[in-house]
This record gives sequence, C-alpha cells and structure tokens, in this order.
Amino acid sequence: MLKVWGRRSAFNVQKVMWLIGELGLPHYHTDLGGAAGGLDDPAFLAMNPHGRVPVIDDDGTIVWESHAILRYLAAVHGDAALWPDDPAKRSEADRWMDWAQTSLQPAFLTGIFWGYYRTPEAQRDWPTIRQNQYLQTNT
Ligand SMILES: N[C@@H](CCC(=O)N[C@@H](CS)C(=O)NCC(=O)O)C(=O)O
Repeated sequence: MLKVWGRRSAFNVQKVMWLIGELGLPHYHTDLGGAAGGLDDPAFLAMNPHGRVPVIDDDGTIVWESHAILRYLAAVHGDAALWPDDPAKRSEADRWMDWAQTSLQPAFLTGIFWGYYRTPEAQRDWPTIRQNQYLQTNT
C-alpha cells in the first residue's frame, strides 16, 4: 500500500495529500516533522537524505520532493486529465508548478509570510518586503 510521511500542517505535504484524495488512493500516513520530529531518524534519512517531508513509498518506489511526488502519482495512478499524453498539454500544469516553487514561493515566504506576517512591525524590512511583492506580481 502507498505510504506517506509528513506532518499534515506542512503545505508541501498538503498538496500530496490533496492529490491522493483526488485519486482515491488507499494509503498509510505517518506524521513526521515539526513537533512530531523524526526527520533525522536514520531510516527516514535513508529514504530522503535531505531530511524533509513529504516522502512516499509506493510499493517500493520511494519518491521525495513534493512536485516530483505529484508528477509520479499522476503518471502512475492518474488518468489523462491529470497526466495527458500530449507533452504540450502536460506542460500547462508543469510550468505553473515550477513557477510556484521557484518564483512565487520564495518571494511569498521571504517577503510576505515571514517578512510581514511573522515579523513584529518594528522589525519589518520594508525594502525586502516590497521587492518580493514586486516579484510576485511581475513574474
Ligand atoms: N522542496 C521540498 C521542500 C521540502 C520541505 O522543506 N518540507 C518542509 C515542510 S513544508 C519540511 O520538511 N520542514 C521540516 C519540518 O517539517 O520539520 C518539497 O517541495 O518537497
């Protein structure tokens, strides 16, 4: 049976759990990371040397890195709606996934989430926040 490791509060885990739900895949879930700890457990590091969640084991195929997991699950368990045969069609989702991880996410985490919401007002670095707002709306 498909196994998934990762705390449900982690957004990179949530996208994987969402797809597993969409596909209706029976699975076994283990909470890992955050307060649950376990990321430096040798058995876990043997699966993902980076010590990060999510990780899946699909009947012996181990995959880490959330977008690699999404692509793997869509290719193996999805239908043409989630994994079209046409590479051009497939690239429509691919490009947004890569853009979200390489452009949107760093700017959002640095500028908006950590820089603004998680930093007390007096300590906010406004040039960095503004720069990352710009990156989000102009990339
Ligand atoms: N690029 C990786 C990022 C993995 C990552 O940094 N995961 C975070 C959770 S979102 C993590 O493991 N944090 C440590 C923890 O939860 O304790 C991916 O997309 O899977």
